[in-house]
Amino acid sequence: MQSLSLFGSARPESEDSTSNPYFRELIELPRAELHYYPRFHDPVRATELLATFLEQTPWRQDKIRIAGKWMDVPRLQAWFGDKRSSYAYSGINLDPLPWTPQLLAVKSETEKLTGQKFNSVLLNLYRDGNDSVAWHSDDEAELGTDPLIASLSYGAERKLELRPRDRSLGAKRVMPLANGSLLLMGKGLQQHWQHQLPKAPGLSVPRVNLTFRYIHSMA
Ligand SMILES: O=C(O)CCC(=O)C(=O)O
Ligand SMILES: [Mn+2]
Repeated sequence: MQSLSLFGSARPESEDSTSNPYFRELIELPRAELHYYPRFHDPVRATELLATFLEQTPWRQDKIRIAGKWMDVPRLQAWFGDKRSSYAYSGINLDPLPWTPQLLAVKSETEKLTGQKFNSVLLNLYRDGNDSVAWHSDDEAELGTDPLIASLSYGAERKLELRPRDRSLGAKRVMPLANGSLLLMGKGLQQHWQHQLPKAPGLSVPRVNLTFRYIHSMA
């Protein structure tokens, strides 16, 4: 089993996943630490937070340059964080918006669980099943060599796919991410694995994803 030292302040694993926010599942992946907390938020709170994020976020349509052409990314985004945590993501420069009370509350709960500090969060809005994120690793220099990234899901359940960079490490994995869940992407994951959120044909319900990150100042 992988070392759990990154997750030092989490409470002991419990058999009860129905209401315990600290219940976690270890996802067995070669060379990577990945934990899933299906009930980090209870469904009522998760749905309230979803409504707040949908209504109060200044969503932006960012563009990405692919083969010399500027295209809309297939989702809306917003970036919040401490003043000095600006971030370049696939050629998009994101200056952080100031923290909202709701984001600060979720950040503090996530920090308590992980024992790690975060100074920024990327919000993704997948308006429906046509929105997606392509295969990538979150391995930008600003994130440091082996980042811990906390990924929270609100709204429609969507499937995150993971594949090893070295195909001999195994097949693609598919992880449904539930409303109110937390996926903790730990040691080795960005280095050895890629992830994507494919389109979900026919889905008309939105999903909001938060990824808490720690941005190291590049100055
Ligand atoms: O929406 C998700 O679950 C994944 C988002 C993601 O991988 C990212 O923003 O880097
Ligand atoms: Mn990612």
